[in-house]
Amino acid sequence: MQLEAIYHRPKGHFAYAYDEKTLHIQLRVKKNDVEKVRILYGDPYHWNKDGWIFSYKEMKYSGNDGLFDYWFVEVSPEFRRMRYGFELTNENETIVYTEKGFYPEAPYDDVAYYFCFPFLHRGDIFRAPEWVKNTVWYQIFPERFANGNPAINPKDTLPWGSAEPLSNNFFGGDFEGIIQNINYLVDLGITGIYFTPIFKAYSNHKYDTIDYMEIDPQFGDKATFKRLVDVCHQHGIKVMLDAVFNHSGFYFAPFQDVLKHQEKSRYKDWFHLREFPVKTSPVPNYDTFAFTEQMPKLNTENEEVKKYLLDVAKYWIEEFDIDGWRLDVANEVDHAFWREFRKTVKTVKPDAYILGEIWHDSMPWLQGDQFDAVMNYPFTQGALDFFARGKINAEQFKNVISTVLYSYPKNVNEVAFNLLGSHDTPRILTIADGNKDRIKLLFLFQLSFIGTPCIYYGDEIGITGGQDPGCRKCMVWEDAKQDKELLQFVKKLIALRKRYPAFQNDAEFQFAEANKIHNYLTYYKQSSDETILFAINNSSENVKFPLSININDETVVDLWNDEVVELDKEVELPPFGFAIWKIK
Ligand code: ARE
Repeated sequence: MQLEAIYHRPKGHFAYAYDEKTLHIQLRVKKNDVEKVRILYGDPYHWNKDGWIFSYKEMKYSGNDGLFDYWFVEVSPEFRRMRYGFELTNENETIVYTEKGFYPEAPYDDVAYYFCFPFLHRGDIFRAPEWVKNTVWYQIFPERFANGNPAINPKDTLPWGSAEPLSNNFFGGDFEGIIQNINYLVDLGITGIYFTPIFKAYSNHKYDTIDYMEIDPQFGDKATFKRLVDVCHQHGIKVMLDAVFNHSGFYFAPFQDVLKHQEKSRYKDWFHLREFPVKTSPVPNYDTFAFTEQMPKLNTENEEVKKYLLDVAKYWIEEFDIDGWRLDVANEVDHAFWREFRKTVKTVKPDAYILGEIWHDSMPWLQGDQFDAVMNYPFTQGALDFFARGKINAEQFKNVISTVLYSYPKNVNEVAFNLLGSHDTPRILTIADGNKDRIKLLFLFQLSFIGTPCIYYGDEIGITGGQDPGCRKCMVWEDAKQDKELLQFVKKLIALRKRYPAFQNDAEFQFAEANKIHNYLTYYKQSSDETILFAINNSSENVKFPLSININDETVVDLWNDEVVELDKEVELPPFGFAIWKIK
């Protein structure tokens, strides 16, 4: 056995409390190296004259990420505490793996050898709001969704869609425009909107806040915003706002005060100033977002800043009943701040959703004390590389996605924010070089996967565009210019997702096959009483492959075409074709 590859560490994604009774335990071993694994576990205080008393339970093989196999088991220790180890067997040997190393037999003279899950505390369980699990998000960049009230257009507003989006042009999108088009969103089937920033700011993207307590006048006033939230709620749509707390905008009053009064400013500790006089060029001598002098970094360790920002977080929930916060540049703000943020937000609205913007591995923020989810860009990248770019093969795709899944607890994966694109990335249709078949498969995978999908406004009707600012074109409203076929396709997927529990999140996800030569893929979604099998051909060739599953005598329903079918042992899919079979 390859001992160096065997890995486990408690209190993280390898051992965590899934609910009040259940611990989830995961073990990593070298791929194809181990045939059977049993967990051996017991209560640390349970002894008799012969030594420590423990029992065995078989672990289940849950898949691999290309390099490693993962084994999984659920355990419910009677007194909510546990010491445990693993017994691994292959054709050559059986060994026992503990916190202190490897043994030929399970030691029972002392529990100190073993891994320790000290106590399952209710308060330590990662819990995202229940409603999030089955939400279908839609992201709106308010300047570009719809202009419903030209009277409040900002200066030099261009006619809707008349020019390419630039970093400094305006088309006058506003709240009234969103309210007027609410039926479009309801009809599409989405159940949550993530708005990029709406507070008073200088730029068209509003990430350079001037006043966190005011709505930007180009979008409307507070009364209109309240109306927007109410309209959304009446239609069963949750509202999430963008909190830009890592930095303020250049014209934020405290920063202007610093520029004016320098060392004497009462706000000098609100920022990370390196020296006086504070200057913006040739390079800023204060910390900023990236190297943008327009975005001075806030000192979130300062008590006044903390109070100010936490008041902001409370205000928009208490006064406007918003349902969630998306946190901009979340990983560059200190953890202590986010812990207080969570307490504050959950005190005023216990089921508010907290979504961090982090593009990388995010376990430190997802332990239950900070965020409910992060924007799942590792998922995005894998999905785009396989479906849109055709840059990796089906097996590599399976490995990327498995790596993401095995990096987090199950309750975290269930609410991951799975996006295909955003205001920060090129449009999916542009990445796929205009190949709509590829985009359809992307949507299919996203909308059938574990987690909560988010659609970037306009992707569903085939809007194109390159990197920011190209990806921020005006929404297209003329019927003739919308890709209706794509729209129907996405709508149908959302409807299926909502109709079948196994399609959405109340289900286990499992890859069945990922063929690296012909680039087809099969995977299951399994709920307590339903199993759906998905088959995708991500290639421009016809594929035929044997189905390695037992269907017994169950009736199989082709969910896409809504008909009962006979499944042959060999399946054939046309280029970029797919099938969705409910096999139980
Ligand atoms: C402008 C230009 C860009 C230029 C950027 C940086 O338009 O072309 O790259 O400046 O100098 C907002 C606006 C942007 C604007 C930016 C600065 O929306 O248009 O960009 O302000 O004025 C990293 C961060 C992540 C961040 C992205 C952009 O980790 O938090 O970069 N995203 C948020 C928002 C943005 C917003 C800001 C932050 C600032 O979503 O819209 O920008 O408030 C790898 C890295 C990641 C990196 C990612 C993308 O994965 O590891 O860390 O994300 O690439 O670059």
